Amino acid sequence: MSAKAASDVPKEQWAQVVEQKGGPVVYKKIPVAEPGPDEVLINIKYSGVCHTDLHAMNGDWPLPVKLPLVGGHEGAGVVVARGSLVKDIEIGDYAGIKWLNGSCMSCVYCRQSAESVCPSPALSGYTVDGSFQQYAIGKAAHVARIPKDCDLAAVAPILCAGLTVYKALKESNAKPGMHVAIVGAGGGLGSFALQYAKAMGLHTIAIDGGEDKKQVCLELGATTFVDFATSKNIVADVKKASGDGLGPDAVILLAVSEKPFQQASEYVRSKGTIVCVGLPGNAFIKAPVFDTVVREIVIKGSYVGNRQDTAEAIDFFRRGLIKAPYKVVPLSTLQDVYDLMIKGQISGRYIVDTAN
Ligand code: 8ID
Ligand code: ZN
Ligand code: ZN
Repeated sequence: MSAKAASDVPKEQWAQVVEQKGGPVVYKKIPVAEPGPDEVLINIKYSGVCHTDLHAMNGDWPLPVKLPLVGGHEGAGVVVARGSLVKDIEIGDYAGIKWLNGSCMSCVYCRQSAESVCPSPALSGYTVDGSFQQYAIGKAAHVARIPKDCDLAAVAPILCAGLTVYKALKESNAKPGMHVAIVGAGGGLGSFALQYAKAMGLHTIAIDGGEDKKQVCLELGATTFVDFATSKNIVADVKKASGDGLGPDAVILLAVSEKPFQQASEYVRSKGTIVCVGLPGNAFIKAPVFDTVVREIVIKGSYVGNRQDTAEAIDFFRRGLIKAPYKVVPLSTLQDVYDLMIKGQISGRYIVDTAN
């Protein structure tokens, strides 16, 4: 079968480009790429802005980043072209660019559907260009399949924030009725974590700072809120919020600061699980060996999710169970979103509209 394309794909498009480490992003016209044999070209309509995009621009992590770079990995849109090997996606279908743009599909991890730990992945908005442009390329095997009845703006943040926290909650082994502490609960990933946890029948202890975040967290269904900025004793406050006072059964660490990664072992319940998800630069996890052993604490990492997790996370959304706050702004204002993110002033997710 030969390649297929819609008749109206332009040669040039608007994009936000990181030209040097530290930014700022530059709004400019760049060429539209052509999909390879196993790829699709998606006309991105909306793309969520994840804190990872800011880490990528600032070079926060010990992983080389492509330059110049088009960031973005929560891109939802319409398929406009496909390569000759692609048979299971049609022109006009809804699809999404997620963090894992592609993986080798043949290593031991890919064979077991643990593709997020594939040693040779393609990462959207990091090692390959992502979704802060009007037309983005994705490997057909990995692009998210989005049902036609989904709102493309609202579904965009599910492609990273929703997927990541849904997977992390599964990794936490928390069962319905248990208590989960969500650290960084008022941010992008956090607000989705509160919604997924609620849908999964869990009590949530939301931890973040400030009145705005408190209000958002309680509206999203948090059982209690603990303010890390004003609490005199976070460990005592979190334990108290866990019902019987023994501490939460699980802790999902989403904050972009090191401190909570050092504190979680103090308040997690014995036999509880700490799931590390947030990626503050140059940070370390700390836990006393004695307590970890005699209280049988589990500490683990969780990194996005596989294709099945993606389908399940989208299905929760499609059923109307996930309604986290978001604000749509023009793609041309992406740098303003980063400036707010740096100040910690974003509750929920900002989404850029690529039409302007
Ligand atoms: O697969 C993964 N592991 C994955 C996927 C996607 C994103 C990891 N991430 C990482 C990002 O790279 C980033 O490091 O998760 C982190 C959170 O991303 P985000 O939710 O997009 O960031 P945000 O919207 O800025 O939210 C961060 C929240 O943390 C709070 C802030 O107030 C904000 O609401 N926070 C901070 I900073 N310090 C805190 C503290 N000590 C805190 N909340 C509680 N206690
Ligand atoms: Zn992300
Ligand atoms: Zn692989």
